[in-house]
Amino acid sequence: MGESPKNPAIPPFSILARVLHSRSSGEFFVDGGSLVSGQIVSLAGTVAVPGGCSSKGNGACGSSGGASDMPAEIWEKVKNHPCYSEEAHHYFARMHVAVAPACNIQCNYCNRKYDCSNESRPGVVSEKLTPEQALHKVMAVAAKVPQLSVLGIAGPGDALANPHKTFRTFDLVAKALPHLKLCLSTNGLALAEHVETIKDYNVDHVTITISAVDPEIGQHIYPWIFHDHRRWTGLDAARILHERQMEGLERLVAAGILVKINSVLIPGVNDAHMAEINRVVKAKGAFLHNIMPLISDPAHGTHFGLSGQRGPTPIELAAVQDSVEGGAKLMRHCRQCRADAVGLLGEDLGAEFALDKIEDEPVFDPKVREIYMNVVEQERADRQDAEDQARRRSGGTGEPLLVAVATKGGGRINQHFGHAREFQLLEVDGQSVRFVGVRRADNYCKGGYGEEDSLEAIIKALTGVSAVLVARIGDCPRHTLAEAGITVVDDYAHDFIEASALAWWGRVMEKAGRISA
Ligand code: CLF
Ligand code: SF4
Repeated sequence: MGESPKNPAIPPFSILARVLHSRSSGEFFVDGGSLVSGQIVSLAGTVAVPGGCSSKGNGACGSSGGASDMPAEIWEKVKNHPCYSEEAHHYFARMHVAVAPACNIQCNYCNRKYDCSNESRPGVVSEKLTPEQALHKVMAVAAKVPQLSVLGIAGPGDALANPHKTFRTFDLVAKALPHLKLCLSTNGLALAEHVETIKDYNVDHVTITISAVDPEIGQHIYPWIFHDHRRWTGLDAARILHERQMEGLERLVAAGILVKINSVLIPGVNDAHMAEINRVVKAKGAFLHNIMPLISDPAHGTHFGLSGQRGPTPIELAAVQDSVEGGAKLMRHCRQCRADAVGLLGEDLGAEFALDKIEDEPVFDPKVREIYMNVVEQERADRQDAEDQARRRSGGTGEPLLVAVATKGGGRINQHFGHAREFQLLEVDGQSVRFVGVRRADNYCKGGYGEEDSLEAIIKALTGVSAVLVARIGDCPRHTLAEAGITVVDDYAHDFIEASALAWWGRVMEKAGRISA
């Protein structure tokens, strides 16, 4: 595919310049039917401006982190990266290419049949790609998904245990699509010796998975590593891995590369240790700390799965996250995506971009991307204005309440309750709206009928929530939720999430007589 392709059939910019936003669907349409076929569209035939959370009808969202939270030069680096900014994940997509099959360590939560669980969820196997196939796939996605802003390499093994494939892929993609940010994830064992190369390739976001900073604990997570031409086990393996991770982290920070730390939370193994991990990585300059729940299932064939080690409940995860607040900034919107994930966080369009489904010579149109970027800028500004106005009207600050939101993107409440497979959780106190995480459960509506079992699971997932904000809901689930103490609110359908949460809080407090109208 070579250098950035040019399409002689692209219509003048003026034709593309009119973008229509449908408040009823939360989606954007580009006006100008003369667009090159398939150029703009998404999978549903529209340019969905999702809200980081959703896809194909699902929705979700993440950690804090907007322009006001950080220096301008850092915001420049993260503002379009869906993992490094919760705000960005409403609007921008990432894709992973599975070019890195080998690994140099063994984790007790990993079965090599599946993708690296440091950065993806086990249970699914990626389509392994050569760097050239990876470029082809990236071009195909960029041509259809204008939200695409990041290419990540996150397995299915370790990106830096496969350095030639990883860097060859980055080289090809950077030449063809220079607007994409490059990102990689690693266990850190082979990191230190690659920091210069990482910098040379303009990879400015690196994730290191660090689940222990004490080898005594690490030895219960990593049974062996392969280092310096030999296999190490037990305490020695954990000590070497720890030293190499710390050295890699320090070198990345010294090189000006943003570092995110992923830690797998394993109850009874490292839960009491998580605050120490957070403290150490903050002191060494990590930008973000993502505490992810262990996914453990005997069917995955992992050591932890087979030995009965359980993962944390959502409440346990939130409690550990809350306990480290004030240390390294937390990421709370991770979706534990696959090593070949494509789309907004929480959505996975990977199957629709399998090699045998993509066209031979996809064409990326930079003008479409430019239109999209302009739309996002406007949406961001409008959303902030709406939030500011709602804050001024809310009547003060007071008791924090937890609210769940059904969204399929764009930072709006735009999803039917029955279609939601995940809910964003926000804590609102009249002045601030804090994103606290994502709760998942199978969706309620199946083929036009409600599933009582799903509703029960959703109610369980929404433990502690006072209200759920949705675009629509049927009478039956509304009553069942009410009986469980969860108020259903559909008055803010298609409005911005934060402004609506503030308005709802004001209404509740006013009704309770805690603030005056
Ligand atoms: Fe991929 Fe990871 Fe880069 Fe993101 S994912 S390599 S930093 S572009 Fe993101 Fe997915 Fe969580 Fe990873 S939601 S698993 S944190
Ligand atoms: Fe598996 Fe990833 Fe651990 Fe390697 S680093 S053993 S691929 S989880």
